[in-house]
Amino acid sequence: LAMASGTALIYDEEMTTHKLLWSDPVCDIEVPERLSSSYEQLKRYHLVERCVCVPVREGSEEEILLVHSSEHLEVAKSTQTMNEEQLKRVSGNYDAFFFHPNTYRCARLAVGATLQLVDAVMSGKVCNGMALVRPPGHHSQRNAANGFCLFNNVAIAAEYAKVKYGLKRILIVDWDVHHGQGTQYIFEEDPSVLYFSWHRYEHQEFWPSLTESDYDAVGLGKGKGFNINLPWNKVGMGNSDYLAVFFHVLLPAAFEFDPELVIVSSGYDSGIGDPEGQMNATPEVFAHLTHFLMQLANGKLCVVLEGGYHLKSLSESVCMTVKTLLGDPVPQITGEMAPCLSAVESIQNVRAAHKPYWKWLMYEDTSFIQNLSTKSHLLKKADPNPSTEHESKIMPPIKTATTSDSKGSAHLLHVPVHLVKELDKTEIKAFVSGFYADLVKEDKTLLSLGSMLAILDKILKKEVCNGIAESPTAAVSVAVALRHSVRFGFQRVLCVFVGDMQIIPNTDDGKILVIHICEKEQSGKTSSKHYIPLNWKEDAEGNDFFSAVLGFILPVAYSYRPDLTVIAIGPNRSLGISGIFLLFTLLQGLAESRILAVIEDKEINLMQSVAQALVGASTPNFGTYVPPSQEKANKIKILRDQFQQQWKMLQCSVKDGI
Ligand code: Q9C
Ligand code: ZN
Repeated sequence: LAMASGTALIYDEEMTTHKLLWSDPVCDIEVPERLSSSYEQLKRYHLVERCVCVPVREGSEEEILLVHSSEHLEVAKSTQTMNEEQLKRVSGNYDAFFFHPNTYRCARLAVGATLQLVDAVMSGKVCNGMALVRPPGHHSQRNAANGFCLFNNVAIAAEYAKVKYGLKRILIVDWDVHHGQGTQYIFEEDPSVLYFSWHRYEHQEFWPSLTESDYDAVGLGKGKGFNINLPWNKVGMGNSDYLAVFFHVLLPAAFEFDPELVIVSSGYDSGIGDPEGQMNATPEVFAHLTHFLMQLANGKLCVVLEGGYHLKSLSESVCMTVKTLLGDPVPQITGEMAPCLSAVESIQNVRAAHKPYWKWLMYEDTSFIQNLSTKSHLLKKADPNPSTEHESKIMPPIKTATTSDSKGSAHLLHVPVHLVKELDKTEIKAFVSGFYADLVKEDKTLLSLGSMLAILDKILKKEVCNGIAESPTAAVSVAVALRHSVRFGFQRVLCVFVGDMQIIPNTDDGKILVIHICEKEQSGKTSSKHYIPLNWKEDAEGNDFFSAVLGFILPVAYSYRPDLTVIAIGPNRSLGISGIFLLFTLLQGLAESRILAVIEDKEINLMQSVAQALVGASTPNFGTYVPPSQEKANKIKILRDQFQQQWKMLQCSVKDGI
């Protein structure tokens, strides 16, 4: 069975005809240029031509009625023939909405565009896609327009996917800066739709100022646990705050929920420069958020535009999202990586509120939590002069190099053997002499070093994005690779070692961070601040490594911000293939997706799996999600406590005096 590939893009100029006809300072930011400028920017980056362009259609009345009342539909329909004065009067019945004579038509196109996207993804025509629509949808309720939204595009899409494709689990991720209260109301009793929203809240000061937008609104009845609200109680939240929420709240819940389809309520008013959101997250962060969500539901991801009112920030962020959907390398995130105290408080509160409903939170100790919402120190201010002028970092599509043949993927770029031979034995000897001379006496070691260096050079010269080197002596290959990378000028190299590996001490301490995943405690390495032992033996039942990757490895890695990641698999690995796949997949968010894999094990399944992870195949190679045992949860907690001062993305509670 061939895997779905390709990215759908759905846009129709007609949706720019919906516009405000009178003066209204509340609504005047929702302009047609939001759509046209995003599309223009996609064209400028040559992204439109790389997508499968799917036409829009009108959503049918029946489809709209999946979510809305017939009264609401009739009111909307009746506005088509109204004059300006009548339109103004009807608009006044709602909180922040305006009607234009073509609004009803546009709203039906917005619904239809979203359903076309769901159909394209669910039929396997494409793997994922984005719909650029107006008016947006997530504030719209069964019987009311609200907050620039007439019909709830995403909610209708979720109901449609349930009915048409029989889906039992759909995840909606609402990264718009406003609470999609409309979507929450529609699904709050529904356990088949997990709704996640983060939103500017400021202790209920910010619109729509509802108590039910707070972290304690977890869903109702059978839907308890399937509504996750992360309120931002300060403005100025940035990349690290958003990523911390993904690591410590959304992603563990999402992997445990195991959705069959992911729909994003994709508002970019949570991006830097937006007048509504007042947040600081840069366009690159949306590439990371998208990359993470692409790992769920076998890659079936539908991104649907909601808000976003700073035209430059909006269009750059849309481009970052579409580029990532297309499989391009994920750009690096700049700036210090540490969540602010207010964000950590919110994370802690929502984890505590959801503890009864999720296995991944089962062993969390929340007994110490007092009333945190009264705390308000360590305020972060929104940047008054946000710089959104920087160009997007456009990178070539992912290419993978390997020296070994027949590793199961046609996407791999094979490094020709003559290239390996170009690196003469004497040359390699000279290169490693002085530091590893005694280790490279053997011929086969020299040959494998030659191939490894050929691949590493291609990565360093950006001819490929990542590569796999087979090595009979992984420890030696890695030591040489690290030395070479640091000499090349890399400031930070992240090394993840899996299995028993004699770690050869290097003199470039500080430029290398080692995370060593092995079954038994290794002796004598703990002195270095840049050596982290993670004693972990994967559960036999399934993949319980999620909790370690999301709760520890990724936060450390994002705190470190490497320019290269080296993952070495040695003998006696304590992780199964699914755990290793997870590691490779999620670490691709770092170092502009530059990864060197060094594999000692010749097992074909392992090689294939690593190759698939590196070319971005979203086959479900993770295995089934297994929540951590009490012992494993404690282990992660201890590691977190030990390292969170140094690696601040680990912070998810304020107990230990941050
Ligand atoms: N005093 C979306 O981003 N603001 N909608 C109302 C009333 C409305 C935002 C302020 C903001 C709506 C899709
Ligand atoms: Zn919004």
